[in-house]
Amino acid sequence: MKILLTAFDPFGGESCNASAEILARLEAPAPGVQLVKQILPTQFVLGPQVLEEAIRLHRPDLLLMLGQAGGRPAVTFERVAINCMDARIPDNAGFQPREEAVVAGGPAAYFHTIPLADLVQHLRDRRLPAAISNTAGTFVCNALFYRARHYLESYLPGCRCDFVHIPYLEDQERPVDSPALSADICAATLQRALEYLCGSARLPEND
Ligand code: PCA
Repeated sequence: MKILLTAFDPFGGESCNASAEILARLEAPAPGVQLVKQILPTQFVLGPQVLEEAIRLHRPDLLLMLGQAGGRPAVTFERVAINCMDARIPDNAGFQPREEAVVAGGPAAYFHTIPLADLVQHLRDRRLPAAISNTAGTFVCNALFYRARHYLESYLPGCRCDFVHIPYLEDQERPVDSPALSADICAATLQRALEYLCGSARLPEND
């Protein structure tokens, strides 16, 4: 089994991106599982292009894309990607689309293709700070998620896929009133999610 994990570089003038910090900490969840990591540029055009190239190269069974969502209090697993780009700030290439389609003529939205509710319940049962999110926003993360699903639909339909937003990390510069989680807790949440999605989560009696 092969997992492709992506994260983004810093954006919006920040010096770090929580998603890249967490990506660096994740390990293959079981023997025989190959983990491929890829940092993507926070750009509407180049980000998805680099991702599609990585999908073609690695042909993963599972694709989890990570991004930072400063202000959220938990690790959020996204339910849906919408066909809309509406940027509050320019991306790292200076592109700031307003009310534009991610894919002209594409469907209004794509859902995740993982056992989302069961996964989040599994994590919460273990006191890990996970939640379902019903919006990935309208910036680069949503566009990447949409483009990934659109591409996988025709190119690699068996590949399961979701987008995960990571909150600010405690040791990260952030607005004074923003919630944050420790990197250890975030990484543990993602690591357990990988185990669950690979069917390798330990049984409760082994916990
Ligand atoms: N978060 C942004 C883009 C890159 C990132 O890490 C977003 O939520 O769209």
